[in-house]
Amino acid sequence: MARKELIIVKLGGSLITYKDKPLTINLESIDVVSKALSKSDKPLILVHGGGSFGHYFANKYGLKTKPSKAPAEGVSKTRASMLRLNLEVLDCLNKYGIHPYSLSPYDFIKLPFKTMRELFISLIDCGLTPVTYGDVLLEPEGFYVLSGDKITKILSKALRPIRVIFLLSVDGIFRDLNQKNSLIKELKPEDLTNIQIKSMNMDVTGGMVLKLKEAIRIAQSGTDVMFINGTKEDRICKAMKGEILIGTLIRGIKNE
Ligand code: IP8
Repeated sequence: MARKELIIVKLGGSLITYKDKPLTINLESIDVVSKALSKSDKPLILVHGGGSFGHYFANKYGLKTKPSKAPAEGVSKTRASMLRLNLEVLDCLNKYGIHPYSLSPYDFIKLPFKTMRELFISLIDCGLTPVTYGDVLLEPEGFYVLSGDKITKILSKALRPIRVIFLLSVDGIFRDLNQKNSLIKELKPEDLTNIQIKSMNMDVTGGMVLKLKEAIRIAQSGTDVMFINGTKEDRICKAMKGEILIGTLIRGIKNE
């Protein structure tokens, strides 16, 4: 694999599901994303969120991002819903010849970075596209929800892609979500305090606020981060080539 070309794409839960309708998938969006990604020849890793699948059950049964004694029924249903959503995503990616290879974060999250890198690169070298997702994991203190955004950050640190693209259901990061003309073209880490961000209260992992924090950490490790509307094929295609038609950029901080 031409390592320098690697791109990690995070498919937001609000993009691939209808967040206000429990357990409802947005097949149209997944189709648009899959079609756009199939047009790129760059090596790719995909991560997807929980939307109205994982978050619906995590919220219902009180699962948290910190390990806790969560009810077995809730753990089981949350995990099963993520697997169901993952299968839908895989089906669509397969339809466009992307050859997805599904990995639970369990398969790699505790590996040393070198081993993690080798695993993902071996899969890519076999012509596959690794696909992973936010999940419910077990620690000695109990179960916890690991968000796709956190996984994206961990993978970025281990694999050092040329860029990370967060695909959203909106055009990018807005200074004020109620003002359509407040889209931020380039976001600097220090701007974070000046932005009013509305998170869906269903999101147990912290919604847009956490996403931005993880994105800034990715940029601080040297990788460019883009926020792009995942319902617009042309914007996804451009972003894969490193260009932004409409969206938000956080420039990777390069240390000499
Ligand atoms: O939507 C959450 O992943 P996210 C996954 O990326 C679960 O925060 C299980 C709710």
